[in-house]
Amino acid sequence: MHLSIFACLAWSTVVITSLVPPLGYDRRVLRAAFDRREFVGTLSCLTEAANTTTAPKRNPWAPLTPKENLAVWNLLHEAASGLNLTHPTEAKLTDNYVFWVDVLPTNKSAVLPYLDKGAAIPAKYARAIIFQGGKAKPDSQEYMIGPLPVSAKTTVEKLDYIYNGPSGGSVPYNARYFDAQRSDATDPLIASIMSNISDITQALFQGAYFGSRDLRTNIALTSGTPESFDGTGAFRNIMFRLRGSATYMTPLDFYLLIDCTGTDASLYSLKGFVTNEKFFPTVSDLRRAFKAGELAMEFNQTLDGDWASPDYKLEMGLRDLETHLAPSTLELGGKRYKFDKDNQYVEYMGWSFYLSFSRTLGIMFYDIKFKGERILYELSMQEATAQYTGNQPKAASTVYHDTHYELGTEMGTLVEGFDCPWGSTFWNISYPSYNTTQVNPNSICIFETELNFPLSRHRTGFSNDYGSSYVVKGAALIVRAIATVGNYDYMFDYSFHIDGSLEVIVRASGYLQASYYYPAQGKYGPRIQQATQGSLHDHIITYKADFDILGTSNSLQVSELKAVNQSQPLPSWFPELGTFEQMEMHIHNMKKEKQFNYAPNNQAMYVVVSPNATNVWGELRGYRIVPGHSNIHLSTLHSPWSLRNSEFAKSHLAVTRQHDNEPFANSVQNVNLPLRPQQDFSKFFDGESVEDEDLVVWFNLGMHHFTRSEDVPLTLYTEAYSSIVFAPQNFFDRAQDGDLLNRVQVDKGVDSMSKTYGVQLDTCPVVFKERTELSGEDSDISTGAEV
Ligand SMILES: *[C@@H]1O[C@H](CO)[C@@H](O)[C@H](O)[C@H]1NC(C)=O
Ligand SMILES: *[C@@H]1O[C@H](CO)[C@@H](O)[C@H](O)[C@H]1NC(C)=O
Ligand SMILES: *[C@@H]1O[C@H](CO)[C@@H](O)[C@H](O)[C@H]1NC(C)=O
Ligand SMILES: *[C@@H]1O[C@H](CO)[C@@H](O)[C@H](O)[C@H]1NC(C)=O
Ligand SMILES: *[C@@H]1O[C@H](CO)[C@@H](O)[C@H](O)[C@H]1NC(C)=O
Ligand SMILES: *[C@@H]1O[C@H](CO)[C@@H](O)[C@H](O)[C@H]1NC(C)=O
Ligand SMILES: *[C@@H]1O[C@H](CO)[C@@H](O)[C@H](O)[C@H]1NC(C)=O
Ligand SMILES: *[C@@H]1O[C@H](CO)[C@@H](O)[C@H](O)[C@H]1NC(C)=O
Ligand SMILES: *[C@@H]1O[C@H](CO)[C@@H](O)[C@H](O)[C@H]1NC(C)=O
Ligand SMILES: [Cu+2]
Repeated sequence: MHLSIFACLAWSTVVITSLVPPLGYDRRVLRAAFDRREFVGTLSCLTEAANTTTAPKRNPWAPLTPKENLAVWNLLHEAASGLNLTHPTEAKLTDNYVFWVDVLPTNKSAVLPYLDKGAAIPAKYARAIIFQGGKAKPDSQEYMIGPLPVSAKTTVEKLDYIYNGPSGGSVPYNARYFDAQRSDATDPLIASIMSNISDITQALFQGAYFGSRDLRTNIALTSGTPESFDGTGAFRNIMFRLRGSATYMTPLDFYLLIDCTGTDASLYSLKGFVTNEKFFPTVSDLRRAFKAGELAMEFNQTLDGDWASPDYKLEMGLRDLETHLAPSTLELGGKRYKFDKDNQYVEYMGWSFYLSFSRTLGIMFYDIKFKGERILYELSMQEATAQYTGNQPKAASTVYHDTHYELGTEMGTLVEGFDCPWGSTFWNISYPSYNTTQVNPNSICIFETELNFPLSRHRTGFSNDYGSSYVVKGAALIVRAIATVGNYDYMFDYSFHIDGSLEVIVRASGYLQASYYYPAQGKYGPRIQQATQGSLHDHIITYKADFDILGTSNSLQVSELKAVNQSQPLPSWFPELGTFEQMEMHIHNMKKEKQFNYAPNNQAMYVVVSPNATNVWGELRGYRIVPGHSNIHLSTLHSPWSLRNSEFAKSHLAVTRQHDNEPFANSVQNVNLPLRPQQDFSKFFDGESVEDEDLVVWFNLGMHHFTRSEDVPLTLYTEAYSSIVFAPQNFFDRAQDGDLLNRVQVDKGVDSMSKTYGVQLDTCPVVFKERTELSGEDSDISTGAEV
């Protein structure tokens, strides 16, 4: 038994040692060896597919099918729609064209009767954002299209009800997404300005910009959001960088601010330049300073960006034993979860849930149940905000909302064995792209992992040599996706623990959006290269947790710990002390909708309870919101760049009444409307009671990104992460581990023995062979073994 497991675990070590020559790494040799690697037969503990099951109900949150999308696309583009659409690839600013199409969230009021009362599946609707540059007053208008499939009953109507801003689903042209059309429209002005000063930029940093398609151009430009405050005007705060794959890390001390209001590009204009921390409103002001010798780069940006390339760095040397494969998570006992791929439905150790996907929000979870009882109706990421700061105009003005960039569509292919364990289940994601459906293969992974610590354990007895140790193995099912939105790679984990707790984790890796280094200003981050500063910023990731603890009627119970001076009943137990300080718990329900923060020193517990459901001990059954790592909110609450369109990022937690017209914390084009938001999250808090009601808890994870030289080349997931746990709180009558067979009881004493429950390490059948010319050795491994 031990031999077989050893063989099962040893194969990779064998492969690696035979692949890697002890000295003189040559990446091509390594690559070729990897390519020749071939396993004959299957290592079933790695590749055995999970068994299938059938979802109890057809998924009512499913994304659009390719057929549905095609029919919606064609309907919108028919002359009869009256939308007067041009195909996006041919569209100009003054045309009407589709930005994107996605599924409209299904109303909860329609889904619950379907899930719980046998009603028909709710009608499916699509939503489409259409840029209407061809209108007298150009805007972006969102539409809802349904019911689907497209039939005579299908209508195209304005989609206003999910927004609480002044004009519903309409976004002023100046605030709409800055797509290729808008970007192209600004390029002639930028090229004209920059080519007039190419002698200056050449002298300052050996770079010049003559237009995005001009071959003489050797620098890149970037501008962040917001590009408008309220939709009445539009601007770009442009920063220049060196080109190349590490462009994020090689910024230049040169900024160009332009006005680009409206659809007539001939009216766009220069607002000014910033360099050497000074503002120059015109070309001649800049030139005067240049001629006077007042402009110079204090530090030269590295022309060779290899230091920022994320590849293997031979010059860093080799660590002892690092030629061996690192430990790996393997589902040795076979897969312990089942799924219904068509319905995106998963069952695991008492858990069951459905997945959905949105092109903006990415993966979403619905109808999360444990042991048959609903815990959450919905759990979904709502927004990934990043706000920068700096003594240069780009960083000082940048706030990103990554759903604006369709974060979901940036969830890309995962690398087996590295992003997710070998043998994980991989699912595709897909989303509409014009009249077709784009597939990102293997972009969701599902795997069960050991926790690397036991779920529970205790040693009884009076010495280590006598008594018993009771240990239960820890395990969890993780659903993971990684969205690469420009420079950052956000990893989203949803971890379903076997005790009924659920952990949500987000991590950030990828490139910093670095700043040029200004030595006088340690205030905005450290120097991380000769001319590069790690630009300080906040990441706030907002989530929606629509709890339904045993039904929709819930309350948010707050248990505050208070230190109080107490006296004991007379006669006093401790007469010498008199009254003395103890803590006690003050319990109340949150009365009204509210945005709030965790109590100082975490001296309050928040539990979503079912107000009339008690466990066998008479305690209210609930789930606790347990703060985890780095639970933060946005540092600035009054910045003009995020004034009223980022309210969801400004508290740790919030609780609202569930409403079908409040499905999202944010809108995907809100980022350009800080002063006149399309969706103002703070308006959700209009005094409604949250006692004995259908509650939604909104929570923020995130990081204050205190940048460091170890963010070079890429930010590390070990440090840049944030988490939260939802854990049963008197939901059950006892801990949910008594029914687990993955446990051991080790009795020590005269007759030492171990009690197991039929689940052991030797359940991994090992059948594999390795091509001998690769290993070059005829070890027992190559003959394989089977148990
Ligand atoms: C349709 O849009 C085009 C621009 O794409 C515009 O020139 C034309 O006037 C529009 N037609 C109507 C009827 O609005
Ligand atoms: C660039 O220089 C040309 C010729 O001097 C001038 O006509 C033009 O207005 C300048 N453009 C800008 C944006 O300053
Ligand atoms: C930057 O480069 C210029 C031109 O190559 C050179 O003259 C200057 O000394 C350099 N500055 C620094 C601080 O290295
Ligand atoms: C999958 O189902 C088959 C047939 O019912 C069963 O023999 C096998 O043990 C199951 N495997 C797992 C991992 O549950
Ligand atoms: C993922 O998409 C690819 C095509 O891109 C297809 O071949 C494959 O079967 C899909 N995988 C799953 C699990 O649906
Ligand atoms: C999709 O649109 C393109 C033109 O943009 C057309 O050539 C193609 O046939 C369309 N595909 C379908 C399935 O209708
Ligand atoms: C308890 O009493 C002591 C002594 O009077 C006082 O210093 C302390 O602040 C009191 N604690 C609380 C929680 O009121
Ligand atoms: C809970 O009990 C209260 C008081 O008896 C009642 O008003 C309320 O409707 C009950 N709620 C539920 C969800 O049953
Ligand atoms: C969903 O509910 C909202 C608010 O009640 C309503 O306006 C809207 O029409 C509903 N959507 C669908 C698709 O029925
Ligand atoms: Cu960061």
